[in-house]
Amino acid sequence: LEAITFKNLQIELTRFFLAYKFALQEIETKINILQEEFKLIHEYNPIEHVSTRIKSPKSILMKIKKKSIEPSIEDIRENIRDIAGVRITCSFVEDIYKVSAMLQAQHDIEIVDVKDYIAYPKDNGYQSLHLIIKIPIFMSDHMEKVYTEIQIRTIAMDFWASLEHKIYYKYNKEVPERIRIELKEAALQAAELDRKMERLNKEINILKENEAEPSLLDSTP
Ligand code: 0O2
Repeated sequence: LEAITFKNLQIELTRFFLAYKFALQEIETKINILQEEFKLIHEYNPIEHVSTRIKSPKSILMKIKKKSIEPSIEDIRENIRDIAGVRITCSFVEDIYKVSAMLQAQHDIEIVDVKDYIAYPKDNGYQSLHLIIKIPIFMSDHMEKVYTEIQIRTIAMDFWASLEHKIYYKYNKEVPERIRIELKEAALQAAELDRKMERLNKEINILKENEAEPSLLDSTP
């Protein structure tokens, strides 16, 4: 009997993680299509980089402990909504909202929550746009809607978040006050850099638009 129970549990756990893998594949395809089509129409790509990850069992356990969630598959599935994670890095803040709108407009994507840490940065300085979505995946005998978290941020926000994440874990959650203050300052500087890059990009685009287009009539041999 024990062998059967373990076998069933193994199948259940494999199915559990597979669903997140399939959800990520669906979203990656959607992003690829958006990227290619956007490039074709606007001759530019708003997305710099896309990465995906499935939360590790250890990380899931840490989160259920922190949030006092029942350690059952059903409760984890319903309450831990970032087991499947997609991170999209954009060049400019403007692009973040464009990409977000394009994803939100897709009818098979159900938007569960939007956390705008760009308009409202976290106290530590963290900035990103988070979409919590539900995406359908089709198996041989049933359809399942899977929670996925999509984080959309600029290169500068990503640079800041990856260092902050490393420091946070390196110091075992007791980050000295001086470092916390400096990190927050760095987040403000990253936001300033984003604004400057966006302004420069706009100026360059205006210059390009104003460049006299060589007329076909002028092209005397
Ligand atoms: P990891 O290792 O990236 O997986 P909630 O469900 O709203 O109660 P939750 O799930 O913390 O709380 O939601 P939130 O705020 O959307 O955070 C989810 C993820 O965003 C985190 O996952 C991080 O990836 C990222 N994030 C949020 N806040 C910060 C921050 O202050 N610094 C950094 N570097 N990243 C942050 P995990 O599970 O914490 O970590």
